[in-house]
Amino acid sequence: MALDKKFIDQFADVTSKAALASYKFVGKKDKIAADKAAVDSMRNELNQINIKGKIVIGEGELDEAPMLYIGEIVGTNNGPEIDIAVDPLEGTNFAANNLPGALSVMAVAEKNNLFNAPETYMEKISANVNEKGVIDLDFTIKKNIFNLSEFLNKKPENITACIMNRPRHKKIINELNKMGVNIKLISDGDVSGALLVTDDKYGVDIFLGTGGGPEGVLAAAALDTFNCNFQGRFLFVTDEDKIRAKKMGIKDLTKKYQLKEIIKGDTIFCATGITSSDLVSGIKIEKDEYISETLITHKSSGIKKIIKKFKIDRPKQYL
Ligand code: VTB
Repeated sequence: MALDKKFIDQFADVTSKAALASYKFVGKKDKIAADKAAVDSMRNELNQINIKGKIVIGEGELDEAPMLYIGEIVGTNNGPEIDIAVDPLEGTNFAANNLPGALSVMAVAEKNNLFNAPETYMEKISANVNEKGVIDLDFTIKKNIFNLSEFLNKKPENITACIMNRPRHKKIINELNKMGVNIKLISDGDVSGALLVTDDKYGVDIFLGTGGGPEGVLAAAALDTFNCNFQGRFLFVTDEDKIRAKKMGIKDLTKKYQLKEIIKGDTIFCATGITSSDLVSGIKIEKDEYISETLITHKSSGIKKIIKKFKIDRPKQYL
């Protein structure tokens, strides 16, 4: 069964309002307040939608997150059963410091079709390639770049790889550098990093590196509609991580997940800009109007577009 198209606009409204709520804290150097505003708003709005919704990726477990915790039931309880992954404020640093790239993100699927990703790191790779064997987490960097270079008919020096700027990526970055690959280093925000492979206009051919597991699932939901490739492998470092993973039903802790194992069936993905980035513009104020831009994807109808919302009603508590 597909997710009804009517939900696209409703969910885009949820991320738009969360973005607007968080926008109030842009540049205020307060990551927690910026996040809380987005979380509050998202929860409020989700609870008004006619769904039996369950948060499968959220702000953490009940003891650490009073709202949008993993397992929380949202919606009016009158409608289809759906699983929801949220990142109300992706890029808390960006919002707190008024830097480009803060987003409010959400992905939904029918019940049991979104991978319940533990809050741990994930090794990721994505590219706009839907043929098997071109890119793979198990290949060396060299092999991935050579294969991609052949596939795209571009020399390695004309390939651009996006990766987060982290000490843990030193080896990968050196390897790319040696091959003459252009590197687009991002400081945070690997949901949008992974999505930069979806369109030539972003000038990114491959996304690599280790970031948050939940962010990997969110990106995979959109990448599926764009027919791009994505693979992820969780990294469980502490014993606590490993115990939690087992509890969540993950048997093989070193498994490499293909996109289709992370995302099944129909999905809707929405990412609204809080501050502007390559992907979407941030919240804009024109006269008395708040304007938002949201990237939306809907797998079953093939919709993938950026929509603008004008005159978003700002919930009173965020005025
Ligand atoms: C990423 C990125 C986030 O955390 O998942 C990253 O998407 C991973 O954690 O925007 P480290 O910062 O520990 O590398 C963020 O940068 C912040 O939540």
